[in-house]
Amino acid sequence: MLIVGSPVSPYVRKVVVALAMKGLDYALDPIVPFYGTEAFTRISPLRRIPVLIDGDLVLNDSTVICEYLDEAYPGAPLLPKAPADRARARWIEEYADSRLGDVVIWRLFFATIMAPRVYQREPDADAIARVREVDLPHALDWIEAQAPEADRGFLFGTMMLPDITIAAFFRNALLAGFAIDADRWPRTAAWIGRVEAEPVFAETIRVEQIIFKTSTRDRAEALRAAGVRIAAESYGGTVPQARVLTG
Ligand SMILES: N[C@@H](CCC(=O)N[C@@H](CS)C(=O)NCC(=O)O)C(=O)O
Repeated sequence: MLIVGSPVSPYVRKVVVALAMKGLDYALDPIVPFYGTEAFTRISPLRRIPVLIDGDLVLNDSTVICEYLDEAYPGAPLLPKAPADRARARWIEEYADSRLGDVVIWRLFFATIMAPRVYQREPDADAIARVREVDLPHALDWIEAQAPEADRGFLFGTMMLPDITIAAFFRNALLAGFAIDADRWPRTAAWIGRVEAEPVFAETIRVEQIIFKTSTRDRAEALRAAGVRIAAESYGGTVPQARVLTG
């Protein structure tokens, strides 16, 4: 199995945690999507990460990939069984993918970290302030109402896809300088702390830190040295390409 995409992306992080929960072995091609080659366009028509390649199957979209893994492989379940719980789990994951995707990834992480580095585009300070002061607090108010009580571990007993997804987006918020205020959103802060402490999730933080501290050129070697199985060939190039989608 091959995963294409850097696990700094919350969508990729979600998939690598799911793979670890299923006990599946895979090679990682930790590319930044903006540097994808022509071959990347062929496996990812929207030029987005992650992509999962499992034998002849090439799959896009983290939710589709995780649902495939849950149906095709035994191991820890990624979604609860009861229809109402299952639907709620999917909605919380969808909320994170769409709303936190917009607020945390595009308007905060991409704007402050990726756009200046990749496209030499400086962040708009007013837009960033709005994310930090209005949009993220608004999202966190809703998330706080969903979060498990302080003494309950995860949303549906054991850690599953919606727990992983919410925590994955707040890693990027933290990397972009936004930490959850535990006085204002205590349940959320404690819940995300529990997710991050799970060994399968903690491993992605270890990998993320290596990626963050190394240049693109040295990255694969640093990850290999840290015991990560890196793909022999890469879908990543050296020249940034125009994005297919803008939102
Ligand atoms: N719905 C997709 C979203 C994936 C996504 O937006 N990935 C970002 C990285 S965080 C990406 O590849 N962006 C490149 C682009 O949009 O140009 C999923 O769940 O996999």
